[in-house]
Amino acid sequence: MTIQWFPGHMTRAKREIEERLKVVDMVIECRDSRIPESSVNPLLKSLTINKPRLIILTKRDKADPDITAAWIKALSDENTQVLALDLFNDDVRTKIVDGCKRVMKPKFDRWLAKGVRPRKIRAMVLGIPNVGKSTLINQLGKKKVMVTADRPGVTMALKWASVHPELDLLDTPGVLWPKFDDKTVAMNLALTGAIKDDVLPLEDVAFTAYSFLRNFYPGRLEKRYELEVVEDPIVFFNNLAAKRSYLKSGEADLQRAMATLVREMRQDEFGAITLERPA
Ligand SMILES: Nc1nc2c(ncn2[C@@H]2O[C@H](COP(=O)(O)OP(=O)(O)O)[C@@H](O)[C@H]2O)c(=O)[nH]1
Ligand SMILES: [Mg+2]
Repeated sequence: MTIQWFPGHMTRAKREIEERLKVVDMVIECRDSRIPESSVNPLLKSLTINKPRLIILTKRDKADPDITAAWIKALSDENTQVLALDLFNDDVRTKIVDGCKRVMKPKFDRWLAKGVRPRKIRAMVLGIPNVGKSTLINQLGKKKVMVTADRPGVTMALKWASVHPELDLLDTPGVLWPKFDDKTVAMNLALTGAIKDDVLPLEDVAFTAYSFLRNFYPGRLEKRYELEVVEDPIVFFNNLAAKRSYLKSGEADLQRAMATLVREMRQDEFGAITLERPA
């Protein structure tokens, strides 16, 4: 599912998120483990600057575990906890509730010191499309109870899901647009399947995919196709077309060879890979 973003949508999305941030204690920010930098909206940082954060690196199962560990370190700070999750196979509910409690502990400790008893944590899920927000909310809310908020100062009707005795969640996530005006970001989004095939020229995507695999995972590339990993992508795609008998009017069908590599990369045929490393 691809959302078309227009300036009007952007303004509204931003305003809605600002409004809803006022009523939450903290944010649960979803990013794709394979592209932890490219899968954020640049506005998010300024919007949520003072909110404690739990960053969820989703799709842990698709990413390189060593690089994910490096990202967890790089993104953590006193205001931010980071968790990498396979949203379908990990114990999402326990891990997220525990993560939220760790994030809120300093604030709740301050309250306790003043004699104020901590209440349920109020959080909202944020992220660009396709990072797993809906999946996360579904997993968290398996036994959910909907409560409609009637809190002063809230103009929109907010629905809270009581997902745990210690956690209330706004029932719909905040969705921001990706940084698609940045070429590298757009490429990373295309390679992970977050944006549609036809947004970028196939040749650009395929060449980028090839040079990335050649640089970082040459053994996997060679093993999958039983072809020599040569420097020139054109030569490689020619060899792939020949090997697979991809022909078009008697000639090697390069387009088909390129489409094959891109599709197979998106389908995780090269195993768990991460496209971005922390600086
Ligand atoms: N393998 C894997 N796929 C995931 C994970 N989380 C989400 N997905 C898939 O990623 C796609 C986008 O997820 P969705 O929850 O709709 O993202 P949203 O647009 O942020 O709400 C769906 O096809 C999900 O099944 C995960 O942890 N692992
Ligand atoms: Mg969704």
